[in-house]
Amino acid sequence: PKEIFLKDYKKPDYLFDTVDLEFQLGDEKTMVTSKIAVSPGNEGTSSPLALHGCDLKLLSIKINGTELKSDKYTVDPRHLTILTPPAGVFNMEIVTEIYPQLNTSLEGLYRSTGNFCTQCEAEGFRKITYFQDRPDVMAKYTCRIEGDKTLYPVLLSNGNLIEQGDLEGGKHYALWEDPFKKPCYLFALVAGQLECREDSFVTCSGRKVTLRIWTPAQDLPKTSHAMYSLKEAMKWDEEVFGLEYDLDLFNIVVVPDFNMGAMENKSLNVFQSRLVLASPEAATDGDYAAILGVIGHEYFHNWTGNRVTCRDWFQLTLKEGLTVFRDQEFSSDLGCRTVKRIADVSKLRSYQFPQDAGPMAHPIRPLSYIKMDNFYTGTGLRKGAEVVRMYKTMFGASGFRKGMDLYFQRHDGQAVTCEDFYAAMCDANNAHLPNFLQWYSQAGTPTVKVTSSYDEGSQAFSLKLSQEVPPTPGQPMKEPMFIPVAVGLVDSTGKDMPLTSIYSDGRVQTLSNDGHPIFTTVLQFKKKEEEFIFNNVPERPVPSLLRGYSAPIRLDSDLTESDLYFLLANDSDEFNRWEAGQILARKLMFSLVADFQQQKTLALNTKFVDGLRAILRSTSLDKEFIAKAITLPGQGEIMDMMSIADPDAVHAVRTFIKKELAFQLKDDLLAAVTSNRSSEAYAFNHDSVARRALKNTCLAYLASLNEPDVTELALNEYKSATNMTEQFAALAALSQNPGQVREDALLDFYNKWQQDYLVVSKWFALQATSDIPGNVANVQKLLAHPAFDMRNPNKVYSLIGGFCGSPVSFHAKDGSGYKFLGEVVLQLDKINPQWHPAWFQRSLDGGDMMRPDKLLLSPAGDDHLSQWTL
Ligand code: B3K
Ligand code: ZN
Repeated sequence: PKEIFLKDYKKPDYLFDTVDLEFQLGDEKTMVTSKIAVSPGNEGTSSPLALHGCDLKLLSIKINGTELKSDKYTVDPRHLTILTPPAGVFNMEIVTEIYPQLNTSLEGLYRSTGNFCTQCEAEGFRKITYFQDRPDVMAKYTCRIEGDKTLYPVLLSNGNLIEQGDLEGGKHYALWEDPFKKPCYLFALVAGQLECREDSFVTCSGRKVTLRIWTPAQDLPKTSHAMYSLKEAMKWDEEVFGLEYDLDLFNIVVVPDFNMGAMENKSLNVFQSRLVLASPEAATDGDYAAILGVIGHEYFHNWTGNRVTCRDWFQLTLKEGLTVFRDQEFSSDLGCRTVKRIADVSKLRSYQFPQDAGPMAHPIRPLSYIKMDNFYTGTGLRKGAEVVRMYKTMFGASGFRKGMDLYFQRHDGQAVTCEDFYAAMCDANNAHLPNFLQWYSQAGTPTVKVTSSYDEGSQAFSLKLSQEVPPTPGQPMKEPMFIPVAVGLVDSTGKDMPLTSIYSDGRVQTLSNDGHPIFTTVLQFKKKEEEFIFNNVPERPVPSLLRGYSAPIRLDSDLTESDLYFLLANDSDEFNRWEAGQILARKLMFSLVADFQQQKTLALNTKFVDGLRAILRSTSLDKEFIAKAITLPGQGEIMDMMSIADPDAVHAVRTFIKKELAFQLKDDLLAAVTSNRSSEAYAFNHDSVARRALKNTCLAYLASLNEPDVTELALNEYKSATNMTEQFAALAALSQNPGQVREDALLDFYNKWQQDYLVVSKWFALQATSDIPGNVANVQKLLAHPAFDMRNPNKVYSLIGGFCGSPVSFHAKDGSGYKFLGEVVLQLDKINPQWHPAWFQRSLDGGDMMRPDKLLLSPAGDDHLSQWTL
């Protein structure tokens, strides 16, 4: 396979101005006619025109209406090359035949439960017709779809429906026109038996937009939360970014077989079922939150990705990092900001940090790729979102908005680069951020060391910062990066000190906000080492560092344990309160891991138990915050921080602490379960979600005791639950402990829900991630379960992805977990190679130290495998 390099980027020699597509959908074969108006991209170009193509049968090709002779072009399995295209503007017509019913890659045009559906990002359009399949070729499209009226009553594509009608032989057609220029990866077509929920949204300029969510008829009642989410997203983008929707119609289609979560095709988003369909009985709070976030995400792409797109696929983070950031902000504004931030940072740490520290480390903008699909990673997306967040941290909400406005003003309708975004942000704020662009080109998570000192005589408090970016594959030496470090100083009563002036880089800077005192400042740390001295500090403060997690780094500070307990109890920055607890928990876990390895008896220090008890008893803290604050760092996060990961030791220690906490806090945990029951009807709002989160977290702690009274309690919760959030949490609590109760509960749950494949997927995932002994064999057995289907990504993701994220069995010392995965990979690669990244990532994302380079996979010739196994 060919490796493609960022440094080799060249503008296309030919531009496509308009693209008129015609699909004749058939059961056996589909015919695609593509008429393209071509113009020279570079003055006087006469080079051959190379078009991408994959799995296509070429039927004919015409230039300016004349059939092209076979000596005027060449065809190979990946290209069609027109050897001497005419000079100037010309028309090209290509007819191809494709076989969607045989397409199990779920890329290009394929069938899902009888319906037709497309997925073109990143390079799937080439499976539909010969084309310059690259995002900097932007054209206006029309799409005419023709098919059997009974089999495919609904015919959808991008833009506006401008014509439809009946044809002979029981057929009908629809003609769609998209008035906006777009790259081919945003093209979409859907045809089949679908019904829609319809609603509308009136935009800020008073335009009425029709909103439709399409599903099989029986699922329509489950689309109300998705519709709510869409309308909230449309409103939010207007309010926060002044971005209005630009067409009169917005369609969402739900398909059960889909490689990713969803896809932002212009005005025709396609979603996998899990991220649209929800009812209180069958979906959890987590599902509701995911739907809100992903509906928002795809909608926000309309501006960040579609109106302004990427010049080439190396710039993926330009649209994905920015859009992930936007969906995080959207969910924060609709829920609880601190809790959302904690969730996002936890994911970054357990999904992205291990990747950045392992053989798959790559910059958010990779330097080369073989198969682009492998780069939809936690790094490009989640670290990319953190990089965008840093602009906001530096420039504030209004400065960030100015930067966004300038970005759209300059680049609407264009395919651009990460530098263009950086330039818009800096120019709009008259700023220059030295070393900031390093975030785009250097891989690896920087470590920042902080040492503090206080001088009573001069009332000066000093923070000395140093940074280290670790070597990563292909990048042995690193340059310093621009790191915004948000800092507050906490006095001995627990209050923030007003910050008056700071000395750094040879100059004094007065700190105030229009004459008002400020309590948090952002240090611009941009060299290898720098000292920042706060003046007029009346007593030794406890510094609250990296507030709100202002940069995606590892922080190594000289805060003492008692400083951390103090911050846990007092910090006004709630994120850092949680963080202080996590640092304490990590320290504790590391010391217990050492004890475990030396076969010492494990014991829990009382200060830690007391700290958590105080949080659990708090009546002023947000309940979901409490749930997060009493949850220990994940096993993956701890392993990621060890020089040699010891999964068994980490698991034993985490289990020990959990049980010990449950034992010592039993009364408080029981009280929290009891007092957070509710008989009200299910509602997805922050207060109810928070209440359930706390109750479920406490129940999980209690069940770990495996005592008859708590098992009884969990069984009752399971039986009396009226929503999936509580029912599933109780099932998960019960299934922690091997035995008959577990078996019965799992069977009961399956019998109840076997008709609902999304719930069955949860049931697979719960068993796959279990840490009960001998789970490899259990998962192997589940592969043969009648409800499992290797061709459905959701099920593969739940069972195999879940297993790879499991704390114990995947890493079984006898290698059976790795062997199992290796075997499944080889099977899956033949059906649908794109699944690899999805769940390879999940296992990495899940925080495990899986080393794909160490897995004994045969070096298959396939692009997908070889990207990571070479
Ligand atoms: N842009 C798509 C992801 C496409 C992945 C292609 N392998 C969805 C999203 O960003 O939400
Ligand atoms: Zn996206």
